[in-house]
Amino acid sequence: MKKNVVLYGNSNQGKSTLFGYLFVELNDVGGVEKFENYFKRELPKYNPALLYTWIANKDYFLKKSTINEFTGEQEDRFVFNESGMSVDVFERGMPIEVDGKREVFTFFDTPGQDQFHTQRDKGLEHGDIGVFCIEMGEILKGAVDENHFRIYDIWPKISRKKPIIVLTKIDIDDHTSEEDYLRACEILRKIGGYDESVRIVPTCVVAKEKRSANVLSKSDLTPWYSGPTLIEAIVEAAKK
Ligand SMILES: Nc1nc2c(ncn2[C@@H]2O[C@H](COP(=O)(O)OP(=O)(O)OP(=O)(O)O)[C@@H](O)[C@H]2O)c(=O)[nH]1
Ligand SMILES: [Mg+2]
Repeated sequence: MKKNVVLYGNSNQGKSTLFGYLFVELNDVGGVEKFENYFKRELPKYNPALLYTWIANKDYFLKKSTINEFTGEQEDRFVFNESGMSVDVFERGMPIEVDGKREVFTFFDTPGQDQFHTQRDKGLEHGDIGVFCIEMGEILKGAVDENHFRIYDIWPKISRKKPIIVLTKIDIDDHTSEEDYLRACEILRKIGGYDESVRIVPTCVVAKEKRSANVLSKSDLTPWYSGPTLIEAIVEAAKK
């Protein structure tokens, strides 16, 4: 069974949020509150929107050059990456139930920013299952440009397979209707030439409220949606 799952896409599309959320929900980590309390204690400015992003990037510290105020010399310090922008690949085991059996999948969260393309490519090469993340509102606004599709293409070119597409942030501007979903699928299909076999999953992970839609279970937000949850789509791809 294929069990390496790579999350990829442009910057700020919600990859790390999704990754952090899955990590907390699927692993026995003692609940999200533990992380919340840690960040509230350790960081001067706690940002609830970045809770899952910070969890995803928790072990990554950025090297920052500062001037030592006593010696006047320049020195490097490692600081917590508060902005949440991913700068490297992050890897975690995630147990998922497949036909009543616990299987550990390895998820890779890749950076969306082009300046970290070397790290992104490293993650993409690991993936047997690609999960392309793209924000629903950006598609509907017509903000999907060549850059999205250039990044989209990287994994199909490496793997010769099509990824699962995750439409993220459907809670923003309430893009939860079937009309919006079908319109987004239509635009994606026109631009990307996807066939009907490509799973397109409408999701959100609302960090402030610690809830999600269509990630681990179906959501009341989209009662019309009859396709798989993200986890079901991943299990389906793993069996192919
Ligand atoms: N309302 C809402 N906000 C979201 C959702 N998913 C992500 N966000 C927010 O979007 C911002 C960026 O999310 P990230 O998960 O860090 O984005 P990313 O794709 O990992 O970005 P890079 O690491 O730069 O590639 C954060 O402020 C998140 O809280 C969602 O489903 N709903
Ligand atoms: Mg990220």
